[in-house]
Amino acid sequence: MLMMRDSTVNFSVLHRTCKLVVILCFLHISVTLIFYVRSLDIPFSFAQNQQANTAKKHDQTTSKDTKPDVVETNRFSIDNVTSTLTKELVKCLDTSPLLVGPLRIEFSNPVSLDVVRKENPNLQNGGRFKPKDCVALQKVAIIIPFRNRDEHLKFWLYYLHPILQRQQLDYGIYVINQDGDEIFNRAKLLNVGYTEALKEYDYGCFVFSDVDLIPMDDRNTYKCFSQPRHLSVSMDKFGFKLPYNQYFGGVSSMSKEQFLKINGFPNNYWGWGGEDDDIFNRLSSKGMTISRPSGAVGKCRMIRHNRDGGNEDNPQRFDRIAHTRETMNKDGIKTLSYKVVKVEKDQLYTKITVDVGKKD
Ligand code: UDH
Ligand code: NGS
Repeated sequence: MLMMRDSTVNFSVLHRTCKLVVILCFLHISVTLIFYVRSLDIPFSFAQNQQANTAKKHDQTTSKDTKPDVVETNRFSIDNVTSTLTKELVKCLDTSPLLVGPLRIEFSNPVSLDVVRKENPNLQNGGRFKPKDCVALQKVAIIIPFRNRDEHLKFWLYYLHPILQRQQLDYGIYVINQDGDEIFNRAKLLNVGYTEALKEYDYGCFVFSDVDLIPMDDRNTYKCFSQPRHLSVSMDKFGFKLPYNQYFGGVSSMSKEQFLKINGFPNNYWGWGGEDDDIFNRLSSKGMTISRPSGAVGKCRMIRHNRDGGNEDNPQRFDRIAHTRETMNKDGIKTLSYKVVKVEKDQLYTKITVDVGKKD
C-alpha cells in the first residue's frame, strides 16, 4: 500500500517535470522564431515603403514648384533574406526628418575654412551636395553677391552647409565676386549668378542670399515655393520684425519660372538701396504675392559691419523704384551683359569673379 502511494507520488513528480520541460522547449522555440522573423526585417521594409508612398502622395498634391528627376519605385523587398541589399532611392520627404529647429548662432570665434572643409566631407567640388538616401525635391542654386567679405563668407559657409544638408537639398553655392573698385551692384551680381549657375546644372530654384545673414532655425528651408519667398523675415537688427511689409531684402528665393516672369532683377542700381524694392515691385506688378515663414522660423542674425567703401547710397533709387513697371521689361535678365574674369572651384563654393561694368 505504502509502495503504491510512493510510486504514485514519483509518477506525479515525473509528470510535472516532463510538462515543465515541454513548456520550456516550446518557449525556447517561440523565442527563436520571434527573433528569426524579426531578423527578416519585414516590418522595416514595409515602413520604408509606406514612407515612399506618403512622399509620393504629398508630391502629387502639393508642390507645383518641385521637379523630380528620378522616378521612385515602391518595390517591396525583404533585403536580409538573401543578404543582398538592393537599395532604391525614393524622393525625399516634404519636411526633412533631419531638421533640429532653433540653432545657436554667434560670431565671436573666427572660423577656419579648413575646419569647415573637414566638417563637410560629403560636399563635391564647387560647394555641391545631394542627399545620399533620397532624391532631393528641388535643385537649388544659392547665389551670394560678394566683394571683400571673406570673414563673413567663412561664417556663412560654416553655418549654412550643415543646415542645407539637413534640409536634404540638391544644392550648389555660387559666390559672385564683383571685380575692381567700381561702385557695387548687388542686383546685377544676382542676375549673373542665376545665368552662370544654369550653365552648370539644371537648377529649378534660386536662393539669393547676402553673405552676412545666417538663419537661426533650420526649418526655414532654402527652397522655392508656389510664390516667391522672402526668407530673412525676422532679423536681429530689426528687433526680429519685418522693417516694412514690402521688404524683400536679405535672403529670398524664386523658381526659374518666377524669376523669368519678372525679367530677372534690375541691372542699373549702382550703390546701396532700392534694388530689393524694385524686385518687390516687379513681383507685384506680375500679380505674385510674397510667401514667408513664420516670425519664429524666419529668425536670423546679421554679422555686424560698417558700410563698405564703394557701396554708398544710390541717390537715384527713389526715382527708379517709382518707375519699375515702365522699366522692368527693358532692364533685366534679357539685357544682362558682363564678363567672367575668373572661376574658382573650392570644396565649399564656386567663386565667379565678374566684370559687371560701371555706372554710366
Ligand atoms: N556686399 C559685399 N561687398 C560689398 C557690399 C555688399 O559683399 O562691398 C554684398 C554682401 O553680400 C552684403 C550684400 O551685398 O551682405 C548687401 O550689402 P550690405 O550688407 O552693405 O547691405 P545691408 O543693407 O547693410 O545689409 C547696409 C550697411 C549698413 C551699415 C550700417 C552701419 N551701422
Ligand atoms: C530701405 C531700402 C532697402 C533696404 C532696406 C533695409 O529703405 O533697399 O531699407 O535696409 N530702400 C530704399 O532705400 C529705397 S537696411 O536697414 O538693411 O540697411 O534693404
